Amino acid sequence: MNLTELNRIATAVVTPGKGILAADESSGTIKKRFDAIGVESTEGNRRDYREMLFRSKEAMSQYISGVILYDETIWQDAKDGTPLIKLIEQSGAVPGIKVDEGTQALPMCPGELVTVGLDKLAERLKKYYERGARFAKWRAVIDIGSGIPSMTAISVNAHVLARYAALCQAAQIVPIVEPEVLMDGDHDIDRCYDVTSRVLNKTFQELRVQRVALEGMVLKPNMAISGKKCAKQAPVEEVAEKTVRLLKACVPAAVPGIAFLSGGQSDEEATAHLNAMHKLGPLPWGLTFSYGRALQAAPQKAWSGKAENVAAGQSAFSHRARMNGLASKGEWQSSLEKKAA
Ligand code: 5MM
Repeated sequence: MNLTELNRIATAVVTPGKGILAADESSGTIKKRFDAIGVESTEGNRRDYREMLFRSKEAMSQYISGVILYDETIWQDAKDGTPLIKLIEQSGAVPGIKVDEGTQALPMCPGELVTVGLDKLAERLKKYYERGARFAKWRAVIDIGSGIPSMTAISVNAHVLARYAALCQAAQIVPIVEPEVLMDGDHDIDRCYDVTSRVLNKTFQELRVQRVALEGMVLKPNMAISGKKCAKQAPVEEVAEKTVRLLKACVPAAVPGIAFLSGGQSDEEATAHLNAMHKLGPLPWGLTFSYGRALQAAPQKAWSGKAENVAAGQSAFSHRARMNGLASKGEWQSSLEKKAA
């Protein structure tokens, strides 16, 4: 393992002003997104959509540091025969790959999940590296509800995340470690804080036990935020203050970077929260975005599967990428959104 090189890549994807595009929707998830815009989820449409994103010159060259791909996409070619992964490399962004294979019910733990995909992961990583992937991503899902999460679900998922991370580093691939505490329930921000704190502490304990080099990884966490159905939604400043406090308590400074998931926040909320956190700096790690929905909802709508809308889709994507790029330096203002509208 070349830790200097792993650290170089991990640092590059959290460069201030840039962040990660999570375009790794599995077949079921991209179908849901396409259903919402009335587009059939065929292999060709998925290729055209992602090609549109990766050819968005302004976004890709100025605000996107890395792209997380799904297995299908990493082997796909653009319409003119150029491998999609080459489009990403040519833009200057680092290609990455989602390597988990989704979730299964966790035995003895009703309502809880464990992420799977460790079998043959070492061989798959080797092929992804040869294809050009320099980082990977694995998402664990922790739900908050009555009596959950159990310590069992937290420990099992933390163990598996660390197993994945160690395999990645042995394959010279930077692991993005994503323990996502869902914001789907009616819990308040303090319950989210407590659960996320338990999840992060256990995850870092496992990472250390399994000898993962913290200097060669990136953390992709949720923010400390109110559940979507909570009657009292915490304001932006509270989310920023509690998230920064939580991360300072749980994430060692040896970790080069933290890149948030958006988790179902609105586009502008996800941007405002990241921006507000940078107002509380200096911070011990790079802090940026690794958004899926909060970067793609607008371009998906603008594109709607029509070739004549490609420029509109690219412009919507570039706008969101620019807003989040500014937020990753604490330089975003809501007036910039209004101007664009
Ligand atoms: C883009 O969505 C990713 C893949 O999800 P599935 O395996 O469920 O299809 C997902 O892992 C994503 O990278 C993160 O959850 C962050 O995405 P959001 O939309 O929460 O920013």
